Amino acid sequence: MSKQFINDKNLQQLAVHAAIPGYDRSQVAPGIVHLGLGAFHRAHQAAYTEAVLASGDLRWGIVGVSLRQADTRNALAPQDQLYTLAIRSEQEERLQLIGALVKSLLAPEDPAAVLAAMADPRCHIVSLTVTEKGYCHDPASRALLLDHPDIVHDLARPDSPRSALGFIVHALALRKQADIAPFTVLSCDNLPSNGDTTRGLVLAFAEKVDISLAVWIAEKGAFPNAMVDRIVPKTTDTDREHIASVLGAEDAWPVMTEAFTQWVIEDKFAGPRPAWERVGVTIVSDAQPYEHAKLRMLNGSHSSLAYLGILMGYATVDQTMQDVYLPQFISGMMAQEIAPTLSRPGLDAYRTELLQRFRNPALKHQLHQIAMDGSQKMPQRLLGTIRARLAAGLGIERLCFAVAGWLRYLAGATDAGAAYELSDPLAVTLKTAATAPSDRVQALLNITAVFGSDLPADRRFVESIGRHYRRISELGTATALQQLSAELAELAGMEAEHAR
Ligand code: CS2
Repeated sequence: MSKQFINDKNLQQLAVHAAIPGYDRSQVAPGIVHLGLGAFHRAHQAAYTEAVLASGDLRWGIVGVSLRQADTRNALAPQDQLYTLAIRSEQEERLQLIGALVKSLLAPEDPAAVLAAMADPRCHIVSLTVTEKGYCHDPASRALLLDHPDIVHDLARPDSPRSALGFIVHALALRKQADIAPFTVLSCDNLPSNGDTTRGLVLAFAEKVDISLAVWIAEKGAFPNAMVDRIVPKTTDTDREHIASVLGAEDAWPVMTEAFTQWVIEDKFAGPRPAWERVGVTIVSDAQPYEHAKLRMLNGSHSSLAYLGILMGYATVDQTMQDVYLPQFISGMMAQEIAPTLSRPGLDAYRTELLQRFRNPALKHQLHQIAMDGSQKMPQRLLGTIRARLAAGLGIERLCFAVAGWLRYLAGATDAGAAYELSDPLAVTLKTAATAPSDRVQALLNITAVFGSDLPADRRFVESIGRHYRRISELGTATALQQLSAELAELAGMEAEHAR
């Protein structure tokens, strides 16, 4: 018997098992083009936009674009672009079929179709989740890499770009030619000041194409900063089988997530936008306090748990939260070292909530998923916090322990000697430095794309990293962590004594 996939025709039957779109999908217009059709987008922005469509505003269908791989497009096309969102906690699982995607395109197969969708006057927003490395920039300085192969290609081939930046600039050029207002570019990646950063990169690219285009974009375009938050682990075949057994129909690519979701966007749009604020999005004049708090508290902790946890032999985030020392270490890092660098209100409650989210046993969030692309993540997740503390003359022990954990992780094996591959655009450089015959720490800290030139010149930073790196290498992560906890407890005791 051939498998039956979810589709528009069997939607009504599925309604007993899952919430289904309650609007006429055939009437939905393509108001948003989204670059980077991964699981995160489908669990986050698409879910909010689904609620807008359900409220009756049908202008905001999403044209999803995969920039490289055919797998998502191939999975979704035979099922009328429908997919299941599974919201999981320890106690329950809720299923919702999302209908917001009106089309999915594979950029390398038909770049002209992508450009046409972006140049369509009905499209008012181009959003992106292309991950940190998709911005083709230097992570430490955020400058456009003009020698990046995709950028070189895209500057030469306006009709068939490969990169998100190439598509955005060349599509904006088409709109300018046709006298259509620019779309708003809405970055949904975990970059610092993601809107401002994207704007800088788009303008740098546009200047190389045509200066009058760059001026037009600078004057008329909009690049709101946004903070996005929802934990979305990679879908596994077990998840697929489970969803099929519940629905009684196959879904080639369901998306798994947690109940928590947050999106804070700056009110800075070039044209119309969905009334996302009616469906739970926070629209603000300045997203930076939220974005800093999220990148430093959540993502900084995530990366720390990933590297230290992998070295210790753990596989998932919730497992690290069962360790004897890690939860206390992470909680202390957030409370003592990260929170004091932030201005968002309610940081104590935020920390408690984060620890709770990390404990969710239903997510099985793989540490290796979080560990990838560390070179692109470290600056905004941990190093910015370290810089802020150094500037204020404050301690950096836990933060440096986590960074030292990353450096140790880069050697490619756990404390027990189990080897793994590195997945990072700078993998070769990182691995070479991390396995150098001598002076590994120095070789690693000299990678300016990650550390800039200020941190390697800071004695306090270099000393702390070196000390923790040595201990982790010589004693193993667990013992090094245990020693650090004891030292910090003693220090806190002395400070309390002193204060009395
Ligand atoms: C994670 C994030 O993979 C990673 O690097 O830290 O994807 C994280 O789950 C999200 O930012 C949560 O909002």
